[in-house]
Amino acid sequence: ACLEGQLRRAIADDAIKPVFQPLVSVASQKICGVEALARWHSPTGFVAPDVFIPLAERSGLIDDLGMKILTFSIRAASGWNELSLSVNISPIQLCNPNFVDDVTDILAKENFDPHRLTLEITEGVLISNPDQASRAINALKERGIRFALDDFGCGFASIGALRQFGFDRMKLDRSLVWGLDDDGRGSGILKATIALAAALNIPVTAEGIETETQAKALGAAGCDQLQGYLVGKPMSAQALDDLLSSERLVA
Ligand code: G
Ligand code: G
Ligand code: MN
Ligand code: NA
Repeated sequence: ACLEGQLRRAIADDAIKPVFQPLVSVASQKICGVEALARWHSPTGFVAPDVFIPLAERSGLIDDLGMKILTFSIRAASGWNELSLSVNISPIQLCNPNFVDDVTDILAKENFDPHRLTLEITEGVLISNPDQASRAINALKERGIRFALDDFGCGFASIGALRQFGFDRMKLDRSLVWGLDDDGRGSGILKATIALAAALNIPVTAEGIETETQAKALGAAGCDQLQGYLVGKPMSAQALDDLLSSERLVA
């Protein structure tokens, strides 16, 4: 069957599930949150989200898929009391007129504190559909939900969008983080970007942290959260449970 048919089937069968990548606080060196990342092990093998998310967007399946990912993520995170939950949202979802009500309903039904939920969006939607995006963001922020600007520094990184849309957090794209390793220019851009966020009072998560050197440098530069293979790979809910228990033992 074609991939779109398989995807439709996988969504209906709840075969696409989130895994969870830890977000670590620089101050406490402990896990303070998780980012949910969708995973699909199809009958014919693993399909990457870079493939099935755009396909779901093109074929009208993203609203369904997105709500399922959100629901599964909230259920898993219910047990992780003190942790924040970040979920990636497609621009198409954000511009769906039902989105605000759907998210509100899921939170109420699952009895999940809206303040624990952060929705991650990339800036494309802010350029293509600023009015609709801003209405949805404002309505959800009024209900306590937070917003993070994802992949900052990799695309057209509109600086104005950070403030105009009231983002609560910036996620520094890993291409910027890795720029630290090459010449002085990469690290200059990185530091200027973090300074910009600081000037706007917006906390920064550094993505793609793979080495101790990167972790130290990004913490020293003012990022309050680190994310990446060094501090934790995306893992099953069960694996995260185990990690949290062992963290409590050493604490
Ligand atoms: O997890 P991974 O690095 O393979 O993710 C690749 C891309 O897919 C990232 O840009 C990530 O934001 C996106 N992605 C992963 N899960 C979801 C999801 O549940 N919804 C949306 N819209 N994007 C996702
Ligand atoms: O676009 P977004 O930031 O949502 O994408 C997150 C993606 O980054 C996920 O696919 C996740 O698997 C990937 N990722 C997370 N940490 C690292 C890392 O340290 N190195 C690399 N190469 N990818 C990472
Ligand atoms: Mn993300
Ligand atoms: Na990113």
